[in-house]
Amino acid sequence: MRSYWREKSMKWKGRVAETLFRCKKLGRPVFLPLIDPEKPPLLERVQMVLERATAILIGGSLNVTPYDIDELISSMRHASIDKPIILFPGGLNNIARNADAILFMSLLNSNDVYWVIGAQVSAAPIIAKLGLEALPTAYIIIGEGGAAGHVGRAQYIPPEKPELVAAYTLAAKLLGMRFVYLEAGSGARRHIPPEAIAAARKAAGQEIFLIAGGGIRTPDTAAKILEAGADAIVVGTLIEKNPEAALEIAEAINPCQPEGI
Ligand code: 1GP
Repeated sequence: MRSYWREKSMKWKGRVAETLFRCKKLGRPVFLPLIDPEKPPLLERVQMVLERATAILIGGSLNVTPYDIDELISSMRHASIDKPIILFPGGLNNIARNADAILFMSLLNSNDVYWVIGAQVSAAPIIAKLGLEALPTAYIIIGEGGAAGHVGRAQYIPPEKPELVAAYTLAAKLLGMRFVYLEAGSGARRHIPPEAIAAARKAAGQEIFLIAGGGIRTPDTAAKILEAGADAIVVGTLIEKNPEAALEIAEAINPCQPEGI
């Protein structure tokens, strides 16, 4: 017999892409707070930020097991944080059954075939077995890309070359991917330049759901990124370091809610 909490956590299963695209269609910004399961924050410190989320991303690369992630998700459900939970995997160790969906990512500008298709081949049967909704995502690291750039062996894309970002985004679209995540790297000094986002949007048209993350620390930056054409912003480090500042961003952008608007 399923427990109450298990039932509750089933609510978003199979409906996550639909929820995000509905926000896009309404022209409402999507806010995706990112929680690293290696150092989960005290939920009461971040609860107000998470309550404003459209959906919550969970992921990290080091020192994480699926059990840590499942436990974190259960504690969120117990704290009545009732949002779709999307895995943002730093590796195979991030595939956990209590999530609703997973960014099924290919790091398009990696020099290592493992991050382009190898990890995905290993992950696919597990994702199918757990019944996670896969969100087909092109992950594109721009600039240094922090730890993700290093681990993913990203071929450097200069931030001041929007035409390269546009070409990668168009390739993702032609390959049939529905999501494109432009990543500056966790804690990046420079966020993705609005020019690069605008170029990606122009290349992709409105069929692609465009996510931008890395180094977003102020409402002003968030607004510029959304105005340039991103559908969603990801905020991670700031939630850990200064949840009040993250809340200011959420309040300023007035994010789309998964139920209703
Ligand atoms: C990192 O894009 C995310 O993968 C979020 O970046 O930690 O800088 O907010 P920050």
